Amino acid sequence: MMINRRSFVLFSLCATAQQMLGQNQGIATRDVKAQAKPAASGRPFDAHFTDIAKEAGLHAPVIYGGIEAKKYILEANGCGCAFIDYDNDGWMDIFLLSGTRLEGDPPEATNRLYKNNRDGTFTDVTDKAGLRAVGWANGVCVADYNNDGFDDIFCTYFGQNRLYRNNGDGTFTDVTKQAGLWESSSTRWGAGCAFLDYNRDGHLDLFVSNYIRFSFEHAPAPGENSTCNWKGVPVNCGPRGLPTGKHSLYRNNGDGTFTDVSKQAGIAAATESYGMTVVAADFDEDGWPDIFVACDSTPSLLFMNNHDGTFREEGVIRNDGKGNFDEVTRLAKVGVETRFTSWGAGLADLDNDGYPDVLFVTGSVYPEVERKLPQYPYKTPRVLFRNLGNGTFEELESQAGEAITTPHSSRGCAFGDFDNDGDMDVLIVNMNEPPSLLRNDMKVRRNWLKVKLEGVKSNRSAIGARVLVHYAGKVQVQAVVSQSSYYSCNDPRLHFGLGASSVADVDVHWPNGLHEQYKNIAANQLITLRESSGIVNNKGWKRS
Ligand SMILES: [Ca+2]
Ligand SMILES: [Ca+2]
Ligand SMILES: [Ca+2]
Ligand SMILES: [Ca+2]
Repeated sequence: MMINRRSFVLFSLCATAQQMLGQNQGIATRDVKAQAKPAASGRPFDAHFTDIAKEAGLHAPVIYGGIEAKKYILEANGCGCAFIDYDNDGWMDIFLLSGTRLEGDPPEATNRLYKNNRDGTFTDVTDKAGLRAVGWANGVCVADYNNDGFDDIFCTYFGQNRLYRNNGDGTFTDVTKQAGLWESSSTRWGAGCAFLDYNRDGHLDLFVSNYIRFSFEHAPAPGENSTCNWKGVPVNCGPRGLPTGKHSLYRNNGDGTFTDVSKQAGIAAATESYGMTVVAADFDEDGWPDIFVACDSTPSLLFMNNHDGTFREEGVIRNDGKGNFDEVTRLAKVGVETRFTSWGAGLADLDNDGYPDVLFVTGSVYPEVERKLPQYPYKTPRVLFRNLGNGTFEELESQAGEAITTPHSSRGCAFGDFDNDGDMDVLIVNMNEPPSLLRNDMKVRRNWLKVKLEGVKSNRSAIGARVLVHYAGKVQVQAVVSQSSYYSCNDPRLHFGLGASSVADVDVHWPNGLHEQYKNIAANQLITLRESSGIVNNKGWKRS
């Protein structure tokens, strides 16, 4: 396998911060020994985050299971969120998943779509868009599966997953049944999902990971056995001791329908894992997309594409603290923080200095524990590591803003630029609270470039494309993906901080193999590149 250590650490980080903590005991354990903290660099950090969710109109709580205690693991893991420009006006809208409660559905329990009003506020358009839905939702992935120019939404659930086709007029239609994605299994727990074009026919296929097979009848009660205790406190059981999920690959037939090809593609053979977030990208750079599944308590999975419609599983990324991964974590000085249970994560250049930083969100799965053990709170802060540009990272707390240090029990998070001002903002799911929207206010303006891709021969969303940006003797690489972080989907416009460079060269490797180069692109703008045509007008947002 050609994955080098560096790319390995990068995609693992993007998949889920849980990997970074080397947790081998499931999300319930935080016994990894922290690395000693180096002395502070004393360098100023020019990004500053303020949680503006309330002012922006994101009032509704994300309902997810019990508030004071969680009887089942079903209530504990929470859900993801997405930046999606559903109306193609050039401004990122927000899609938030939701769970419900064991005792019945509260009126607030629904997925929600918020339209960006382009003035720092959002309007809840859930009902108008036809997206009101109640259930235990988990993951979301966004892409234009039918190549009509409007991004569609797939959500995973405990129970039946859902595919929503964007009708292009502000409404969506639930097309799960007609698309052939209806699978009535009452114990299936859909977890991560990703669109990818694994057979390179220009039509996006769909991978879905499953977490555990769960049923209320068979689930043990808190405290019932050794997997249902945490430091002596009876808690919800699992995932250990519960039956593993199996994963699914659906081939897009190009006519709005999908066929389950899990068996013939070699996906169904991997049965011993608790699958979570899915990231599909070309990890060995052979031009064919591969699939990474971040798993909980079991080795993560890496399905490498054989170019003939099948995959071979090469993952066996053991979180045993002995592999390269942990070694790199420590070399990068990211191992100083092991206090929290970590969920959504991303590598994004938050201060536009040309070096991508790391931000992840945290939160315990056991709200009942802190009443007996106050040293293990349910709500914990966000964690931000700024990239010092020398291969090491430095943890920042209040220097990055109060929104970083304020504790929540968070799960999914998505990175994007909701106010189109050239810096990365962050959307975060908080359990049984309204979400957070972290607006980034830069103290010093530095250069940046955004790249949006429009496939023609390749799938319209250009999922699977790889973009290299060259500036000041350095290079950054990003891939277009439909899910990363924890069960979430980022702004599809790739964002590159350029530091002091006012120009950059851009290399695009399109999903179907075309390689295009653009020289001397001016900084501080979004460029939309259409496959084989070059730079075209941005939808909605003017070039600056
Ligand atoms: Ca929009
Ligand atoms: Ca579409
Ligand atoms: Ca395909
Ligand atoms: Ca911004």
